[in-house]
Amino acid sequence: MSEPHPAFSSFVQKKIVTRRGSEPKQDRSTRTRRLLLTAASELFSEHGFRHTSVKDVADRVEMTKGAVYFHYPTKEALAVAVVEEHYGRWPALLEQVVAEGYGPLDTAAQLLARAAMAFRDDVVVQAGARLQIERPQIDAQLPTPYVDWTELLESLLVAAQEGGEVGEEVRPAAAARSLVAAFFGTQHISDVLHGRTDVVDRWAEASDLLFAAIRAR
Ligand code: LUB
Repeated sequence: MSEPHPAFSSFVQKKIVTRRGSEPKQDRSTRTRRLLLTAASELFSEHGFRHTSVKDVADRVEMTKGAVYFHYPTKEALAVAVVEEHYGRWPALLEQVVAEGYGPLDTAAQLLARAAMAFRDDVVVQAGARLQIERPQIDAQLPTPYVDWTELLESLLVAAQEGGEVGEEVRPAAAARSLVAAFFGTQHISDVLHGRTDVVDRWAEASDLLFAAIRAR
């Protein structure tokens, strides 16, 4: 397996360490929190932040509101936790793709292709995306959207360009921003028109075009 580029591996370490470092020990309260996050994700994804109440979440898991408040003191805290869990999906995906030994350019393409599957299948990813759209309604400090993906993709494209995989005329930062914008738009349009049922195919169309323009000829 080819070793990841140093710039890239530090990112992987940072993200993986962050993920593992913040990993709570598996116990009853952790299992309850995961149950609550899934229920909240289902409701936020379907009804949005404003039309979801803590009571709705409590009812869905057959707990009292008080029990929910013990873990998440406000609805905003639930929303923050869901959005953080959304972003928490990506370091594991990165680790998985890196373990398969792709070069940096194919790593970028594989990451986004598998992220499209997560947007299709994973209610936490779907809920996080909706909550980020609804940021103005949520009185809490949500993670800044898009920046981590842009940073990761730029570092991969820099490594790929150093390895001759990306055209010299390509500016990695600009290409990374274009990939993120295209992915965001693709998953959003697929969601609005088709409930993301076709997001994988729609992303494959955009990805083919963009990576053909980025890849060295
Ligand atoms: C990604 C969304 C939806 C960016 O990173 C993010 O914040 C994203 C939610 O805000 O798409 C494209 C990879």
